[in-house]
This record gives sequence, structure tokens and C-alpha cells, in this order.
Amino acid sequence: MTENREEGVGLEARAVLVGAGEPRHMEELGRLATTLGMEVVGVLEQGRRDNAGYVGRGKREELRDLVGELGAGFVVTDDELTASQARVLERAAGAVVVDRTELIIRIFEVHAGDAASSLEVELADLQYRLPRVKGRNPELSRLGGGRGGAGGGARRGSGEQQLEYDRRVIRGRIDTINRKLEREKTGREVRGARLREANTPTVALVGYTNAGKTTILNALSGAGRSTKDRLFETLETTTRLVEGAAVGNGAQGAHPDFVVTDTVGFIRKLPTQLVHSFASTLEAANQADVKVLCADASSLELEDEIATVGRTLSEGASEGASEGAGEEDGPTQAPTILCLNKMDLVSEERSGELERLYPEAVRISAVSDAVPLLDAIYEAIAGDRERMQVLIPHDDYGAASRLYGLADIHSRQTTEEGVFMDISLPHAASAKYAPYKVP
Ligand SMILES: Nc1nc2c(ncn2[C@@H]2O[C@H](COP(=O)(O)OP(=O)(O)OP(=O)(O)O)[C@@H](O)[C@H]2O)c(=O)[nH]1
Ligand SMILES: [Mg+2]
Repeated sequence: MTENREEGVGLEARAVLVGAGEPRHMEELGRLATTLGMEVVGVLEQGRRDNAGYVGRGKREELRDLVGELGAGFVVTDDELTASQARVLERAAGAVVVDRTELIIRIFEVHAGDAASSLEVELADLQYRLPRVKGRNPELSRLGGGRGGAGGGARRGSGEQQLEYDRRVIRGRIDTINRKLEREKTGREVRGARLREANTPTVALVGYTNAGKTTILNALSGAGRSTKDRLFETLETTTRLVEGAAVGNGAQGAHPDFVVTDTVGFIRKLPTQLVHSFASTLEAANQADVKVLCADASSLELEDEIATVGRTLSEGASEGASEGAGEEDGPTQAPTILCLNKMDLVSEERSGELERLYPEAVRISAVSDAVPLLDAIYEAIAGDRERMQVLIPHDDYGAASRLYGLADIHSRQTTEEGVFMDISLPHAASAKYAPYKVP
């Protein structure tokens, strides 16, 4: 499954895109198809959806002609199809029909880089296939006479049995994977708890696919994660430590360390089968002290993409909450920074418009400069902190040095009695420094 990561499937695979109903997103569907190595040669659209064959009979005939003319091997639909819709469309078009869900699952399969995400995708694939498992065609079973003689009477129903068997195998595998992923989740929770104990603030980068989250992670942390102009390039959550930077020349003070997590991107009409692939993303977002909602400012669908991310997050948050255990960090209260990325691709006029539309947003171009975002993150972290002035005696040197990485240090002065510091501390650590507090 992972050996053909870069190949895609059949580089000359020609595809005709089909969209029915409102709204349609053919451009995005095209990007999904090309991400998988297809070549989009035609597009067919219809304003309403047909129950029997996704598009109406007349359009299906048009599609057959188009497929023949263009020599397309694939028809890709903008919505998930039922098994029977797919069959009707496939028969009419004379090409392999792939629906949006299957396409996305296949992209996830090709891009999955570690064992856990491979399992999550396999699970999605099985769940997609389960209701689509076909029994042997009954007409076919009747042809050719029973091999065992006796007019086939004894063999009737064997197709059904095979079908039941296939389904049972799939269900069994689904159970096995679910158990493995449950263990995986427990491990993540243990690691997460350890991180919280350390009082290191956590920042989650969330957003639409291709918004630039990984590029931002790299810019913030100097990590070298893969970024490509492909949809769903990142399929694991990656966490990196950003060491507290010195303020100015360092003589003044320092910013605290924080941990930043890169996550899996969202997309509209997210296939429900892929919920597990997003489990760790949603956890990271819900548990983060600061959420950075990253968006591609140059996208024509910016508004819709921000809304999709917001919706997916709040649905994920309410699901997580219903599982109980939401005692500590009220997930939705964490400050969210809206980060409009790729500003270098935006015209001056549009830039002004964005400033009016999203006055609170941080606008950056992560490929050249992410500092404005870094500042906003420090500010958000400090908002969750208690500002205090402390005087730490010289012989308590350790207590002063431990503040680096932990606190926001606004200023520092060495006096005769000790080190005087103006700091912002996480609430969890403020009790420890209360004895040093100066009124
Ligand atoms: N021009 C420009 N391109 C950018 C900027 N930030 C990211 N990109 C490009 O946008 C593409 C997607 O960036 P990624 O960082 O992979 O995006 P992502 O949000 O992690 O995407 P997924 O992991 O697929 O969800 C890459 O080709 C980046 O080089 C930017 O500020 N300006
Ligand atoms: Mg990424």
C-alpha cells in the first residue's frame, strides 16, 4: 500500500468529472482527481440530482458520448453514490465510476505515511465497501448449468452465502482495526497528559487542506515536514517544540516555549468513513490552549473554507464532549487565531478587502515570514496567564532560571536583593511563584 506513494495511479488516466445538484465544486474535484494522478479531460454538470443514476437519463447519454469522444477511462462524481447509482452510471458511461468519497479515501491511502494512518484509511475503505459488497450476479449463477448437476437447485443461495461470508470477513477486520486504534488513542492520551503536566502551552494548526499548515509549522519550528501543492499531503498529526525566543536582543526577557501540532486538513463534504483519520486532529484541536485556524487567503472560496473548518471543529468538539471526561479544558473556550496565509498571492485590492472582512485576522505569507503569527501566538498564550512581578533571591537561582521556557518574561533586572522579573505565568504554575510575588 505504501510502496507506490509517489506513482499515483496510471499517469495517463483520463477522467471526466460529473457534478449534480447545488452547490457543485468542480474545480476542487478536479484538484482531488489530479492529486491522484488523473488527467481531467472533461466536465459535465447538472443542476439537480437524479435518484436512479446521479444525473438524469439524457445527461447519462451525453456522458457516454463524451467519454467515448475523449477516450476517458474514469468518470468521477462530486458526491458519494449508492451502489445502485454507481451501477447505473457505470453501465451508461462505459467507464469506471469513482465517487468523491472513494477518491478521497484513495488519496488518503496513497499519502498515509505511518502504521496508524494506514489502519485508519483501511478502516474507512472497509466501511465504504461494506454496503457495496456485491453478491454473485443471480442471472449469471443460473447460466452454464450447475457444475454439480441436478439443475442448480442444491446450489441456490450459495451466492447469498458467499456474500454473507464476505461481509463477515469485512466486519471482523473492522473490529480488529477498531481495537488497535483504541490502543493507539490511549497512548496518545498518555502522551498528551504528560505534556499538559509540563505546563507547556499547546498550539494546534488547523484548517482546510492545502491552506499551508505544514509550511507554517516549518516556519515556526524549523522542522522539515513535507509540503506539496497536493491535497491531503499531511495525514498524521506532528508535534514540535518551539523554544522560547529571546525578546529583542535577549537582555530584556524571553518568550515561553510552546508545543505546536500540525494536523490533517479538512474538506467540504468530508467522507464520514474517514472520521478515524481525523480523530487525532480533532483531539489536538480540542485540547490545545490556542487554536490557529489557517486559511488560504488566495482561495476564491475562502469564506466557505473557513466556515467548513469551523463547522467540522465544533462537531468534533461536541462529539468528544459527549464521550465525557471533558473536565479540565473547556475545548471551545481556547482562543482561536484566524491566520490568513499566502498573502503574497493576493492583490493589493483584495488584501484591503480582507482586512475589512477579517479585521481580527493575522495576515502572513508563511513562505517568507511567519513572525506576525508567532507574535499573535505569544499574545494568546499570555492571555491565559497571570501577570505578576516577582523578586527571586540570588540563592534561589534555580527558580529564576526555570522561568525561562515557562513564563513570558517582559522585563528582568538584577538588584541587590535578587532578580526582579515582570512575568506572565500559566495559571497552573502561578502558585509555585506566589511566595516571590511583590505587590
Ligand atoms: N505562495 C505561497 N505558497 C504557500 C504559502 N504557504 C504555503 N504555500 C504552498 O501551498 C502548498 C500547500 O502547503 P502545505 O503547507 O503543504 O499545506 P497544508 O495545509 O499542510 O496542506 P495539507 O497537508 O494537504 O492539508 C505548498 O505548495 C506550499 O508551498 C505562502 O505563504 N505563499
Ligand atoms: Mg500539511
